[in-house]
Amino acid sequence: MEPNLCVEIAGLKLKNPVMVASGTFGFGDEYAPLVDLSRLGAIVVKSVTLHPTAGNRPPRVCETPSGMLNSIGLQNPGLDVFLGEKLPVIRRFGAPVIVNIAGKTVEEYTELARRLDGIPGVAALEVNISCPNVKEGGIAFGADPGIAGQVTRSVRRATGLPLIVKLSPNVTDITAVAREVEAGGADAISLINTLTGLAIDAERRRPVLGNTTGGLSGPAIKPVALYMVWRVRQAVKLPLIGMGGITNATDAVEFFLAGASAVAVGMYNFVEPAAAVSVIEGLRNYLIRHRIPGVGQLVGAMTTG
Ligand code: RRO
Repeated sequence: MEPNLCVEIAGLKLKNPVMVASGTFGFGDEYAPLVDLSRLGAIVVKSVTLHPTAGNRPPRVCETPSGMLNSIGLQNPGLDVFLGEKLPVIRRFGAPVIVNIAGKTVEEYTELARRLDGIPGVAALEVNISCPNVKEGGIAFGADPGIAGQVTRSVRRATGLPLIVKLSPNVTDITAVAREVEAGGADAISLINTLTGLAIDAERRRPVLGNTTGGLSGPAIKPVALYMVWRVRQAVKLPLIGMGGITNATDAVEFFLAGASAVAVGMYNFVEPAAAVSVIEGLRNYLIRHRIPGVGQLVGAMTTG
């Protein structure tokens, strides 16, 4: 029997629960020659800010023995170019487009949400309150539960689009942030963004990255991400989109078992551009092999004790 891969997240019907994570897939165009983008559950685009953003000093990425560090610093062409040049291309690929937004102030987030509301081809918003690499905005909103709730509430008032808020792992209690985001009117929560880290070049006695610190991603962070999905699952009712170190279908299944209703492939897109498609195929095989009728039956199905 063909298993059911469809999921509904935040009122958004997806043909399968596997997305590509923001920042690891640009605006889709570079991947189009390499991957059948119409297979993806959704594409989450690189964070868009109100104005063009140049990003941080290079080097912006480096490999460590246990993951990738990035400090891109929100580089993107700004909302006008996104709407005029990027969205018309990416919406033609046949996967729902989720627009990740980032601002320096609550007003900027709100303005972005207002201007994206009702734009054809925008399926949902993902509010990035978790960028670890910029001084203003980003994590400053995601580290304080009250401010996270305030941003969510303000964006909620500005848009009828499905609203996903992306949380940071760089906090003491992620459940406190999740609860405020839920109270603020979000429709779903995505987690986790990258974990702040530092790579040092011992010979030069300098940081490797131009911005000194960066966000760690890749398989090293998967146990942290699974733990946080599992914790947040118990704290809120909202559907969760789980990510952090997913490279294959087994990783994805683990996120469903921890309580995610959908997943995203992040850093591994850089290693294998078609990784998300392999995850979709492997997930289908897993459901067939275990005689599970649909992915929904896996969500939160880990048993303990
Ligand atoms: O652009 C970045 O440096 C960046 C962002 Br906005 C984010 O949300 N997470 C990350 O690891 N890098």
